[in-house]
Amino acid sequence: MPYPTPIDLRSDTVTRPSDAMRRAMADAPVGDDVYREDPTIDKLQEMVADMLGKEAALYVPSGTMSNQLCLRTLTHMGDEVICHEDAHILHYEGGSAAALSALQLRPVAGDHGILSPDAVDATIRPNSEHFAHTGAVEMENTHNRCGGTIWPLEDMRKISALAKERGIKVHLDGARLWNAHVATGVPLADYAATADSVSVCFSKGLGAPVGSCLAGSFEFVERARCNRKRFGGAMRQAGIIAAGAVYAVEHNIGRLAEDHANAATLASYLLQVPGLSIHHPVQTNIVIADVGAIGGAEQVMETLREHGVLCGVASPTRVRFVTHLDVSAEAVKAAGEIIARVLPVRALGTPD
Ligand code: TLP
Repeated sequence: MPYPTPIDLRSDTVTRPSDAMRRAMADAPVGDDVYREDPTIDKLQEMVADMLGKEAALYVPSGTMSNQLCLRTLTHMGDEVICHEDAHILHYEGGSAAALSALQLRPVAGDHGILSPDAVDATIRPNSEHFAHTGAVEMENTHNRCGGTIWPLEDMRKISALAKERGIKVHLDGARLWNAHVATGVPLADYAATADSVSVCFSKGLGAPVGSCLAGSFEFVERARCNRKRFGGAMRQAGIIAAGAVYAVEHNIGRLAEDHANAATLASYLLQVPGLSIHHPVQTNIVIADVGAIGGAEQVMETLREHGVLCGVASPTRVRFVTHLDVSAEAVKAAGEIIARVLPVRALGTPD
């Protein structure tokens, strides 16, 4: 096989550090970051703050911790946080907004993961002792559960202006903001300017093994730093892993365009399968296919696994494919050919 098998399209989190990235990690100068003495972490934080046009950034172990630290630092106990009904913070972070920060998430519907300013406006609670106080609104760009869709900058600006007017904070889950930036050419700082706090990940499409950064004003990041200690996320000689992130930011942003092209190729194969549909426009590196009519998600995933293609289950009727730097165009084409050949599968219990 000219490419590794199985062809792993479960997530862009499955990548392994390249030899060059590992060398950069092995050679990284390190120090105790709780004493603020790790030069590699300092370098990463400065790079990210600069790219995002924020005063400061903070390296943290995961995207989940980064989002949760931002929410915790922006809000107060008992606040409500408005988010899209398919937001990562709502579905995939273990209920941590409630468990760790006593926050109530308020899901709102919106096309392809994007909230309309009118819907947000109507969801902000009036000031009254009866209601939770609306502390913040959250945007996710690109939007994971809605197939890697991109929030248009104009929509983000409108939400940002509305939030300012209504006195609430804005958090941007930019785990894949790099993908939005590469797909649209919009500078990262323009996206980031619409939010008080931004979280970006190095362990998704950029291919680093560990970590995320949150970013915001000096004052915000200092408070987030105290909360990071409380959450157990302050690390010592973590420059060794931050070096992977520095390498990823320096080398792997531009190439995300290849992942986007590969996702479009994959979608074209998926659409050859009778009965399969794709709900959201394929704009970046995620494709979510509705397989409810052709056997259901578990059965489709299992059938593809047997034929050497790995995908994820997004719901009982949807599977998710994510392209990334460890699957070449050739491997994606091979996966597409397998998909077009072995799907649809028969629904469970269908007689011969
Ligand atoms: N997403 C993972 C799973 O949790 C679903 C994936 O495979 O896509 N924000 C967004 C938008 C994310 O997609 C993720 C990871 C996170 C935050 C959390 O990052 P980690 O996994 O580093 O905690």
